[in-house]
Amino acid sequence: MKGLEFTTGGESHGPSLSIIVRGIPAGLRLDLDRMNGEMTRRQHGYGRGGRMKIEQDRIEVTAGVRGGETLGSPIAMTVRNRDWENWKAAMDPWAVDEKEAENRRLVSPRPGHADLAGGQKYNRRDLRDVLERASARETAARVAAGAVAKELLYELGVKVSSATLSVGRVGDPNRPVTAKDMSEVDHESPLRAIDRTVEGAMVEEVDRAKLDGNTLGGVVAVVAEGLPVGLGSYVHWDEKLDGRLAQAVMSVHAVKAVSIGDGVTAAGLFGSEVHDPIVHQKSKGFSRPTNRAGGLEGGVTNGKEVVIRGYMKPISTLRRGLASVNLDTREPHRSQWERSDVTAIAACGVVCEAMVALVLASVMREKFGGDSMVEMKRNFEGYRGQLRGW
Ligand code: EPS
Repeated sequence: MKGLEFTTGGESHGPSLSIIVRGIPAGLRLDLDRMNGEMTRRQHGYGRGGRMKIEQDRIEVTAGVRGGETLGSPIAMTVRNRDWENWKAAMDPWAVDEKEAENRRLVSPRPGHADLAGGQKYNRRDLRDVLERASARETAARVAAGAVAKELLYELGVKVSSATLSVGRVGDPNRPVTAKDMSEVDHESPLRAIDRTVEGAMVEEVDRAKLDGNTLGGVVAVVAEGLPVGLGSYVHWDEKLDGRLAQAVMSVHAVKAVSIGDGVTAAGLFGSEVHDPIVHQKSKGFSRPTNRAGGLEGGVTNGKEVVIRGYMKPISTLRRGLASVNLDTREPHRSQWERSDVTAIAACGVVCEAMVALVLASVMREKFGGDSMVEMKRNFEGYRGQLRGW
């Protein structure tokens, strides 16, 4: 059984972002307000640049839904770029004004960005052709796709949430993380910090970086609760769920490392300090009092919360610039600055949540199949009944 598939299209300053999600069964009721709530959450966060004051991301569904219920056909969505109005002359799909295009050309590539390698690969001398698609604006499309995946997961009793563990040097990236911590995160707070006592210091860290013309990364955690035992597989390398989640989170812009559970700290400890003991109670069956494995053993869910961390590098567009080369003269030149964020760590958590939700919804579809929600839920319930026999 195929799971969920999605694809996105769209340039950062083009007319809109397009999203197609394939594999959602018929008969899932979608809550558009809740889905748009995800879009709003991604736009929040201290340290964002001026663009977020222009955009008001809203999902427009154009296919696959009737009367608020999915039809089993591909779900097509659009998110408009309001900034397009300011970029038409340079970004029009058919008629580009040469002077405007020249004004918007990126002459000195940014170290850490896709600019140079992307230009060489696709043979685009105007690096705007690269940066427009490489831009993290695309994460709005991922959150729209993830919002659909989350609707399916809600229906199956699964919840995915996230928080910021650290920004630059402030916060503790290795602190234990549970779903309860996530439920206490204030999504309106400046950085969606898991520990409110350090949020003020995080804000100051962002202010310092901004004054310095610099940028910051950080670490986010994503937690999924309500998953049954047995998603993923230990028998094929590409079906191991930890590997699939890592790929999904690593694909988020500026994420350079991913860990599952206490993966990073565990590498420096003894086995006796790391592995979660197994206990059995007549009333509850098998369980583990700790969750250092982050809910995954052998690439398979074990019934505990799945805990993933994403490590985001500092954004590669710095107001102070970085050592680079002018593509026209081949002389040393500071990398160009254009309006950007100091940090997007608060948004990164929401985007990682979306990617995790998409993978989890996909493995649920692979395991429980069904063309309709009724059929899928029946299969899911049958499996849960089987597990109760253990
Ligand atoms: C981004 C640069 C900025 C960010 C953008 C990602 O855009 P602009 O160049 O238009 O100011 O605001 O993020 C978004 C637009 C968004 O929706 O998150 C980049 O270069 O990656």
